[in-house]
Amino acid sequence: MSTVAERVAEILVTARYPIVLTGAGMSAESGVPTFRDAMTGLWTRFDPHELATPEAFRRQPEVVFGWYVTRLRQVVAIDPHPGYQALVHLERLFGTLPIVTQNVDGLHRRAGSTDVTELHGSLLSFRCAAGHHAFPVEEVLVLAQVGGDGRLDPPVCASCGDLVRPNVVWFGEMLPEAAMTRAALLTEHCDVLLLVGTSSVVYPAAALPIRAQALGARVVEVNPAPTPFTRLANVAWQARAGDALPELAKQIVSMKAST
Ligand code: BV8
Repeated sequence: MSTVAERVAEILVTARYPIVLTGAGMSAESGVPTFRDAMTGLWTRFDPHELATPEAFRRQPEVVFGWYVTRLRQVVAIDPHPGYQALVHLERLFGTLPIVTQNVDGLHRRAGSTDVTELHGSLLSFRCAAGHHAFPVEEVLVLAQVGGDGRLDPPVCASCGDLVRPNVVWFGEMLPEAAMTRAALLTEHCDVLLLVGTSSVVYPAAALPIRAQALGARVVEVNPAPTPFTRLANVAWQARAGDALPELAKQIVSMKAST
């Protein structure tokens, strides 16, 4: 009886064009809290789905901006876990492994993946709200928190006087057209989609695996907990990304060595 790692390895080794779609669970083992995890400090009384909105930024810019700078400082201080390295290893083994991510932490690129589509923008990039004038992330990192509770007044753009915000996609905002076009193309072209660490509830990202499967692709879900997609998955691998992905890479290497 083959293990789930062997079954998934078999699917990937025989795939013509595998792609990966990741969510916040991909970064959990690097210490980046998922959207489901309880928030800490000042933000314990907020729901991230409410904070990650243009309305919240308009209403309480110092709370929202402080939340993102706190997350930015967390992310620049951590390293991608072995699950990220496993995806880089598979990209080198296959020659290509496009990654579409909902995450804004930049960890796939930091690990060495070269084909990464960031559906929801990046925490590592800032701009002004109206004019989209870039604001250097180095200048954000040296801003001092006002008070100990994490609030931080956003800087004002020198070009147009508007408030500086993170270059992420908030709820109620359109996804970047280029990213969405690339993600749709990859979804339509792939024959295997590895769905890692996402609760599959945020749209339009959550529609991508459904579309891939409707076009004949097989979808393998890697998640320690069930999601709305689990019952649809061709293979539901109930595991953490940091455990499953290195095991998967190991299985694929040994399969390729024996052929
Ligand atoms: C839009 C950036 C047009 C900011 C984020 C239908 C169609 C279109 C839109 C909608 C629709 N229905 C509703 C909407 C509106 C909304 C939406 O989807 N709402 C949800 C809540 C129902 N979508 C939008 O607003 C999008 N814009 O469509 O514009 C429009 C607008 C309005 C109305 C209609 C159309 C914009 C969505 C993007 C929002 N920005 N991020 C920031 O990061 O601060 S989304 C944010 O939340 C994350 O990026 C992420 O995508 C999402 C959280 O999802 P996950 O990544 O899955 O993370 P989560 O914490 O939920 O789950 C973690 C999973 O990991 C769990 O399953 C857990 O079991 C697992 N896990 C834990 N540990 C591990 C693990 N897995 C593996 N290993 C582990 N160790």
